[in-house]
Amino acid sequence: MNSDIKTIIDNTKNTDLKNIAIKVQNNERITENEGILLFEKADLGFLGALANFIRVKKHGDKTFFNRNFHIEPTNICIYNCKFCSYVRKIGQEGAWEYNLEQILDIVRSYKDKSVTEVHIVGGVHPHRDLHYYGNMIQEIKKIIPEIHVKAFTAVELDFMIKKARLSIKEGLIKLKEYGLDSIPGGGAEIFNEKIRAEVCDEKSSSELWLNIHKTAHEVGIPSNATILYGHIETYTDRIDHMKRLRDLQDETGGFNTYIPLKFRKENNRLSYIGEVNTIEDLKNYAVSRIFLDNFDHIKAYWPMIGKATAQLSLSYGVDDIDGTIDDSTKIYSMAGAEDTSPTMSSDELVALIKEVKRIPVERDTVYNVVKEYN
Ligand code: V47
Ligand code: SF4
Repeated sequence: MNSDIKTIIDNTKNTDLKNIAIKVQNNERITENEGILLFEKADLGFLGALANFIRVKKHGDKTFFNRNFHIEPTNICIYNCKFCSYVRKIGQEGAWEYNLEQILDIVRSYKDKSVTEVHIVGGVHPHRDLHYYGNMIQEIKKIIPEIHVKAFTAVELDFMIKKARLSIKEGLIKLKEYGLDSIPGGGAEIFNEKIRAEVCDEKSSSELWLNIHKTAHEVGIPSNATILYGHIETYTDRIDHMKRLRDLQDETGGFNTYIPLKFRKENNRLSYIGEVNTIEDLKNYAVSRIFLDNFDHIKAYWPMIGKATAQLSLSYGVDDIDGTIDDSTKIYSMAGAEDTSPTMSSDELVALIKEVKRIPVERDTVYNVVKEYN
């Protein structure tokens, strides 16, 4: 149980931390230096109290989830990010690429399962272009017309739009016409250019990632944002990453949620680094909640961190634990995620949230309430 913010303010001796707590109580934005100070100096109790204060002010005890399923069309990718455990080249052992019929078969299997979203993310396949994927979206919507298609990281979009010889704006408008509803947050990794060059030097730049999301928001496509944390980045890099997102959100208001993704170490070229512990995960959620005052939602992606940490995170600023996910999200299972075949029914999700005395709320992708479980 977190202390309330007033008790924290009264009991904090460090003047800088006390001032941050007062700012949070007064609904004031914190600076980058204050964000770094939180990471470096604040204890977990302090962070939990501040983050929970904000979470409760925004959402009370409500905790959101959705009914979705994931499709990973291929793990064939032109890039070779050092943290990626699932990338393969054409013809290499372990490579897969579903053809359109196979993808549509997956969609058909969800036709009567009252899912509201399909999440589609995969490798950057050299031979598949915007029109291939656009047609795929159209075919998916013929099977489940009301489904929300959240698809393609900015890195996949960058490639497919260039391949179609369109500008970012033209490409996104075209995809919207095909039926793309929103963009997931992947591919952001870490924006600091030096660290990005160390861990994923080939993929789209930070500037391009931000520009694609900015343009998407401008043409009416909302999106999510992620960070890949817990590898070689510093606390300063995490705050720099969030500052760039906070600035863009001030400009467009188009981000739905922020999803910190913990680096998992199995089967990739950064394995030697190891993984951060649960304390670090909770700190990271809490500082994200405090720093990103203009993001409505902070999401814990439960297959990555496990169900218990996802439950704990609900006291550290998180208000969303993603969805039923029913599938085999190989990008995480191959990297050593807690849950190797991530699937939870909505009843299980509801029970998980209720166990920590929060109120489960099923949402759609853009946070319209589908059902509240009091
Ligand atoms: O960008 C790859 C990450 C991301 C590893 O928007 C890894 O709702 C940890 O886009 N350890 C793609 N992470 C996933 C993604 C996503 C996930 C959940 C929700 C949403 C959303 C979007 O997966 C990549 C990369 O950052 N990733 N390898 C790894 N070893
Ligand atoms: Fe390709 Fe994405 Fe893996 Fe990087 S993280 S190698 S872009 S699939």
